[in-house]
Amino acid sequence: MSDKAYVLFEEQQRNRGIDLDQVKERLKALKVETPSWGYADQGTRFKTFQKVGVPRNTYEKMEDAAQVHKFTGICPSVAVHIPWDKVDDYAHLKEHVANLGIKIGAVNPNLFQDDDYMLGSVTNSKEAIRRKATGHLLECVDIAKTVGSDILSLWFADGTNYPGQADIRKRVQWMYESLKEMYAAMTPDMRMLIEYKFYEPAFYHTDLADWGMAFNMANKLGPQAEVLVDTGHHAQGTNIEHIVAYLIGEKKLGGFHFNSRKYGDDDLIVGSVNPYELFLIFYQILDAAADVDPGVSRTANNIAYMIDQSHNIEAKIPAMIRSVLNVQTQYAKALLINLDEVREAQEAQDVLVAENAVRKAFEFDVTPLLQAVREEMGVPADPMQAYLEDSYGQDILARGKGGASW
Ligand code: PSV
Ligand code: MN
Ligand code: MN
Repeated sequence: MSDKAYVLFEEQQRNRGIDLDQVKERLKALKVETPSWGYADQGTRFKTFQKVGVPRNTYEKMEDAAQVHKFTGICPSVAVHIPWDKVDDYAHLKEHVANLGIKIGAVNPNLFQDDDYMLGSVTNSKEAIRRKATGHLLECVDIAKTVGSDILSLWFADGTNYPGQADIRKRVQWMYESLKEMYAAMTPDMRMLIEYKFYEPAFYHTDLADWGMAFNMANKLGPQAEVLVDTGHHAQGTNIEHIVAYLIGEKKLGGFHFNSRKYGDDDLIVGSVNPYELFLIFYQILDAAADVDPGVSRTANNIAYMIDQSHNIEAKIPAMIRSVLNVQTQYAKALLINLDEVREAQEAQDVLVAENAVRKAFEFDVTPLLQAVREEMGVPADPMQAYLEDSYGQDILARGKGGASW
C-alpha cells in the first residue's frame, strides 16, 4: 500500500467528519462465517461439474476454510450441515478445527434429503415422521453443545406443490410443536436462527415463506429465537434492507446468509451483481447500532454474518475469498456514511441531501483503508492475490477428483 494514498484518504474523511481510527476498529471486529458446503462439489439440477482438489471429507473442508481465514483474517468460523458433515467423533472434529486456528460456527440440521421427508419433515401429517425430524433437531443441539457452537440455523424445505395437498394451518402448528421441543433443549447461550424462503423446492407454498412467518415463529418460541435473512430468498424487487431495519427495530434479526442472485435462489458470489444492496443493508445495521435504544443497538451488534453460496463453475477457495472481501468492502463503505449528516437532512426533510449523504459513501474507493487495516491485522494487503501466489491451491490437487458433494 502506498502510505501516501492512506494519508490522503484519512484527510479526506476527517474533513467530512469521519474518524478513521474508529472505522478501522470496526473493520477489524467484522467476522464473516463461511459454510462447509461452499467448499464441496456442488452443481445445479442439471449437472455437477466435479473438480480436482475438492475436499473429500469434512476435515478437508475445514482445512480449506482455514485458508480463507488465513488470508482474510475475518473468517474464524465455519458453519456445518448435518449429515453432510457427519463425523464419528465431534469432539475430535472440534479439536482438529481448533488446531487449524478456526472454530465451528452455526450447526445446520438437514431435513430435506431423506426420502421420508418428501411430503414434509416437521410439518408431515405422519406423526412418526415428525418425531424423526424432531429427533434430528435435538441431535443437532447435542452436536452444537459438543463442538461449542451457540447457533442453530434452521431452514426447512417443507411446503406443498399443489392446492389442497395438505392442511396449511395444521402444518404451522406441527412445526411450532417441534421447534418448541428443540428450543427447550438449547442452553441459555444458544440462539435458534429461523430462515425463510418463498419457494423451492416446494412450488405452491412453503411453510415459512417470508420474514413475517419466521418472525412470528421466533416470537412464539421466545427470546433465543431470531430470524435469519438469506439474501437470495426473496421475490424479485423485494426491499431487503427494509426487512433488515424492521427486524432490528423489533430486536429479532439474528443473522444473514449472504449470496447474490439475479433470478432465483442463485447462491452466487455476494456483491457480484448487487453491491449497492449489500451496502444499504449495512447502512441500516450501522444506523441501528447507533440507536439510543440499547436493545436495538445490541441486536445490531450481535448479528451473525454468514455466507451461503454454491460455487459450481468457479474455483471454490478463491470464490469464497472474493465473497468475503466483497462483504468487507461494502461494510467499509457503509462505515463512511456520516449518520449525523443523514439525520440532519431527515430532520430538515431534505430528501435529496439525505439520499446524497448515504450514496456518496458508496462512491469512495476504500482500497487504501482496507489495505491499512489488513496490514495492521497482519494479513496480506491483497488476500486474493496472496492466495493465488501461494502453493495451497496447487497442493490440494493431489486430492484428485471426486470430492465430497455438499
Ligand atoms: C436453502 O436454500 C439454503 O439457503 C439454506 O440456508 C440451507 O441450509 C442452505 O441453502 C444449504 O442447503
Ligand atoms: Mn441459506
Ligand atoms: Mn438458499
